[in-house]
Amino acid sequence: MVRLILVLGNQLSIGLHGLRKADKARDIVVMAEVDAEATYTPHHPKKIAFTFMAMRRFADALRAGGWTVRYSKLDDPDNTQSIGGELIRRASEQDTRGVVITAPGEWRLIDALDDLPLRVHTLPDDRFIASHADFEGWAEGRKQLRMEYFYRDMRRKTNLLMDGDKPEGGKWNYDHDNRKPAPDEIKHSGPLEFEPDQEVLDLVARRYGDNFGDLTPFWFATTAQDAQASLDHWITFALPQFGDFQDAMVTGQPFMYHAIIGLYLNAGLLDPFAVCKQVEAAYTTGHAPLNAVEGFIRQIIGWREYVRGIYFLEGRDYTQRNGLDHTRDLPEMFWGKPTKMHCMDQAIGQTQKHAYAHHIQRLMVTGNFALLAGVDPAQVHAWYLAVYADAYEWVEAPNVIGMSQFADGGIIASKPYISSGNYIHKMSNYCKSCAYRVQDKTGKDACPFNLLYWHFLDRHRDRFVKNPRMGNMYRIWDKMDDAKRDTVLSEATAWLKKLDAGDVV
Ligand code: FAD
Ligand code: DLZ
Ligand code: SF4
Repeated sequence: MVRLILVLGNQLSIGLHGLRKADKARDIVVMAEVDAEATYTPHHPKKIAFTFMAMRRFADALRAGGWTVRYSKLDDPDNTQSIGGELIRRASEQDTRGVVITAPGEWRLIDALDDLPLRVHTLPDDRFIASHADFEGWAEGRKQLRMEYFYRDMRRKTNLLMDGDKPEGGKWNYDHDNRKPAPDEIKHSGPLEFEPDQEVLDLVARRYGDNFGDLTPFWFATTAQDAQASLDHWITFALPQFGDFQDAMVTGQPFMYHAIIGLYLNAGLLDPFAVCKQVEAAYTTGHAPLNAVEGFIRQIIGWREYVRGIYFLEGRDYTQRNGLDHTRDLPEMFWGKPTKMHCMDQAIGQTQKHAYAHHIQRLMVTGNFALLAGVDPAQVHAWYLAVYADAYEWVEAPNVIGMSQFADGGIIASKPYISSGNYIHKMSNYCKSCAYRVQDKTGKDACPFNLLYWHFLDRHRDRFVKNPRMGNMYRIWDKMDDAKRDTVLSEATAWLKKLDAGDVV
């Protein structure tokens, strides 16, 4: 009997489990652009356009490879506008009940597809280095699930950067070398740019053009070949500096030396292990130094795999956690309302333009601000899920709920990622162009990060005062004289009041 093989918009891999198990001569691939997937969050228009273009081009590649594909375009009159609806419609057309699914990357869709009145066979998504069973086995019985130890197991498992059973160069982690401040000049012109599909741009402009984010200029790769070309370009021109300036931020430089491949990996256009092998080769041939190559490989086989493990281990309620009881509404500046904070303006502005910000901007600028200001983590999560082209819940939620907002109570992070303006000043040149003064701890021009930092520590004293990694900060706070502490807290409170009132702050 003919079976339907579902390929989702982030499963665009020729080696997808479902395709490997299918019979090309008999089975039918189902792909569908649907409103339900385009609206479960108000995605950045570039992300929707990227998904639809990549889906259409992947369907073309499948057809060229001899597959039969039933592809639903968003505007097809018969389109039922949900993945489940399209499977039911195609099943009735083909007079079959057999469906093969490669497991989706989020609970919402897993649950929706579980309930279909069809005979659904779900295969694990094996485009990852660690299976769910591998991660559960690693986590079993551990008091703390720290990424670093998981990462070492992944190094052993993949044999990447290994010298026998020892790490290449003698150390597992070269992060210490990867914290150089903002350089005066960036000697990399950024990612390769590609031609978009105008029909998709018109469709997305018409249907989702009011969502936050600029649809054009659109330059993402949308085929595996172009994504590979983009990776090759980055390895040649940026990888050698990637490590040194991994945490640095510069006004007007949205990409620095970052790879801009998260969206390609997460959609399936690049394979994580193949990417790591290619990057490892850049080290063995002497093209790139160990701190850059190890730093990069750790992000992929360490962080990327680890956050996926946490998402599935922690279950459906993970995105609703609010360990610090934060309730403030997400400030309007996240949706483009002007702000006087230059660092926030840069991070949000480039997000609006490119559906991209690099890790430190996400963690130490926007994430840090939301955490210090006490924003409801569910709203922070919803924002990150919507605005980045690489955002899917399995990877976004642990990074936001866990790493950035400490809302999971410390499963991912051993302490909250908070900092005063000083960190941003050290790692960027943003403060030079800001209306606030990073040196000022109080007063009308004081950097809001400085005020809110102490406000956070003070209001969460009971929770964190005994944290060995935070004791030092409480000692500094406690040594300040009472009048200074009162001034900091009252100015922070007044500043938050202005924020809530919708003033331009
Ligand atoms: P590079 O800096 O060049 O790194 C290379 C690759 O490493 C990335 O493409 C990515 O695949 C992987 N990687 C690096 N850090 C992480 C991490 N913490 N978790 C998972 N993979 C990682 N990444 C996403 O893919 N989707 C998200 O929705 C997402 N949301 C984030 C939200 C917050 C608050 C934070 C702090 C981080 C988030 N990240 C997310 C991780 C990271 O910021 C992005 O993967 C990275 O910025 C993508 O840009 P790049 O391809 O240029 O990455
Ligand atoms: C992100 C996205 C969008 C915008 N649209 C579609 C779509 O129309 N059809 C589809 O199959 N997938 C889409 N996707 C990706 C899915 O949302 C993604 O597969 C799920 O979030 C599961 O992780
Ligand atoms: Fe950001 Fe403060 Fe620096 Fe302004 S002074 S850019 S708000 S850290």
